[in-house]
Amino acid sequence: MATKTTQEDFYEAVEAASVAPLWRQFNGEQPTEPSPLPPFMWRWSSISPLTERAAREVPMEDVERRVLSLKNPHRGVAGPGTTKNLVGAIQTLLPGETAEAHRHSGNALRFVLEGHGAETIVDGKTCLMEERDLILTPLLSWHAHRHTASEKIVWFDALDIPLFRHMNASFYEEGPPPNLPPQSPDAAFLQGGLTPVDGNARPPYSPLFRYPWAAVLQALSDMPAADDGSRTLRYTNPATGGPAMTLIDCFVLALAKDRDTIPYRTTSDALCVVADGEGESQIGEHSFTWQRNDIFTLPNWSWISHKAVSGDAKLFLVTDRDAIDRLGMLREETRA
Ligand code: GTQ
Ligand code: FE2
Repeated sequence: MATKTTQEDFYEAVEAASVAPLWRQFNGEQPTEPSPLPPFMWRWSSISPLTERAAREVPMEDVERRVLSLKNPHRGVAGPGTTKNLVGAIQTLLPGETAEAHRHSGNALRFVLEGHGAETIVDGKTCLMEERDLILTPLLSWHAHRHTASEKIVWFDALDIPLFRHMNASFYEEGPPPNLPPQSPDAAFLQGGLTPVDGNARPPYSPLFRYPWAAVLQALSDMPAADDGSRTLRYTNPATGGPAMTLIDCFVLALAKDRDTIPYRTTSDALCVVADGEGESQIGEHSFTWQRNDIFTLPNWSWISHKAVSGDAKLFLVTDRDAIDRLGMLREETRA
């Protein structure tokens, strides 16, 4: 039997003591490229029939929320999220149905894909859900959904629960909610530069819970285009100018037909919902064509460029960008 060298003996002793020599670990750190989590797309043509079946085959009595989560197959053992910190999902409600009130420590939002006329009740404020409206249900707000219109409604949910789980800081509580203090209605926050001082503690999220799509279209038409013809709007907290919620930062990107956007990469991740139109995106080595209601991921540190093939293309982006920025981890580059 060959005798161990002193060196082998040293490394075995190191390992047995649960320590690791830094000089044998990966060095010259930079984000892995291509991204260890490649982009992934859920096409509306495959998701839509599943919402039909869920509505027919899964009674609300059996489930708390009729939700199909977007489980990124590339995440594997990392967990059930859609990106590292965000999970997307598709929720369906039929006329006459209610999803009862609950609350949890993760922030959530809703973006209506199909149908209209449902309501989300957020800490007592009733938010109408029309097509393409954004509804916030921020962390620890009590929220219920109910639907009274005549057709089924389907919306996109996004939550930051993977990050809460990673931190082992995820809590959940069932309703009914306690009596809540009256809140200023959204309309009270819609006069530019004026914010009600209403005695409520100002939580770290937007006092507006509904961002109607009509307002987005108006704001887009009021703003100039960037050099590549695109227009970007951010959904902000009107009281601070910051992100709408602490860990979820949302944008709308309107694209100019037949023009590639300037490629960029960022250490934040995004979920992208096709709000309108048709186009294609180059994401690292991957290219995707897309149409209305398709949903795909924009992974961290991949070069990204979009191009509309129709005149009205708009992408709704859900990101962890502001959270990454406040952690001092945001780095972004554009390719001239
Ligand atoms: O509608 O309250 O997709 O609590 C996941 C968790 C939706 C909701 C989801 C939730 C909800
Ligand atoms: Fe919820």
